[in-house]
Amino acid sequence: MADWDLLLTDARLATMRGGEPDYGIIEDAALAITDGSIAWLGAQCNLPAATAAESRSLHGRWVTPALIDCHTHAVFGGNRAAEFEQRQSGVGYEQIAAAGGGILSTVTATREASADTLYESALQRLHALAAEGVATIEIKSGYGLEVDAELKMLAVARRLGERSGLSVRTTLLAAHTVPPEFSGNADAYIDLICDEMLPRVVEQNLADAVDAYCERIAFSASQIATLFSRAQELGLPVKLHADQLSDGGGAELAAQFKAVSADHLEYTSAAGVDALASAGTTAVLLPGAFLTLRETQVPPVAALRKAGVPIALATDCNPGTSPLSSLQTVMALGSRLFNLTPEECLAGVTREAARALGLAADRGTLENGKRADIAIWSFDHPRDLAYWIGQNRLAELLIGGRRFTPD
Ligand code: DI6
Ligand code: FE
Repeated sequence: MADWDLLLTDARLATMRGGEPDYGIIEDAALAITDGSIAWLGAQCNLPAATAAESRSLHGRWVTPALIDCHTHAVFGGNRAAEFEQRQSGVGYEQIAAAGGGILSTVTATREASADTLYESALQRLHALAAEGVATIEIKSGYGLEVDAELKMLAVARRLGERSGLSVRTTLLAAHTVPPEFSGNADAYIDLICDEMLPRVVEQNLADAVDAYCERIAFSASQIATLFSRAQELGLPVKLHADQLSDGGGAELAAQFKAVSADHLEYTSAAGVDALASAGTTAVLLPGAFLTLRETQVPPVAALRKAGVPIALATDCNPGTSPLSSLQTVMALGSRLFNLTPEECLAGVTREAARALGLAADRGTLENGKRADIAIWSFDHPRDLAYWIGQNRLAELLIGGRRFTPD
């Protein structure tokens, strides 16, 4: 029996290990994989005497951790392209919403869609992400807004995790918006989530975390505090859509509950940034939604950086504000719109994205013992990832040590 399943030689590694400068680069390197995990990596001149069942030269190609999309709404019915077209021709957002459009049109389409239809359409999006090097994706519910439809969305996300070949983490986002049945009675809807949805989701092991939308047009901090307390009682970590359109104290709320991540953060105050730093909460920035909404208030990147808050980047893939399933485009946008360095952009979709999902011990960097989720590239330098726009340089994706090819 060989010591290693696979040995990759003549590689250049951007390990992205925390606390190391310059992408954690190791030139003239080798990397060995056993049982789906990284068994050895380092300069090739230090390669121990060991046998490998298969050995391949990468001819100097770059290797990074596989990418992680840590915030998506990738399961949804229909799309809002016609609405987008109307808006581009001058029809107002509120006019569209009054005619049953906007987020509620996605709720209607998602409720009507069969689980198979939702599965097939989401699978296309997962394949698009994987074609650019993504091995792990988070998927939220939040377009069902009633018990059965929320469970259906989460079950589809779980099925994607079982069958697509990618790792999927699922999140209950029942508190995305107030459903029409509870219009004017958001408190009663929060009770429904706490008393019925959450227990069933836990019983069926359908979610890895609980999310909510803290905003004037969605739920108040005190409503979300009720929900988060219940989620934590049931053992689920929390995360929050915070301060996207206004400063609603979302970052402070996330910090109070030691959320794994606080997402969006365009309007987060200095006090909110400090709260995130002391809570150890990761900031997830979403340039696709920022761009689509033509937002002008940029998240407080300099303050987050100074306070030592880890910064992740994600697609926010959703039919309304971010119809985007390209994490490479997110890096290109994150650097230009939010002034992140190319290295911060790559860390944001690897190491920090893993942290945002509570998976840092297991993936997100190239290190011994971590999952062999590995992207192999044909670019000149890892900085190219944020530099080029719309040029996919992925050569190969290994998930758990095995070459990923969409079936
Ligand atoms: N923030 C967003 O930008 C999306 N959800 C959220 O909480 C919008 C979702 C949609 O319009 O469908
Ligand atoms: Fe979102």
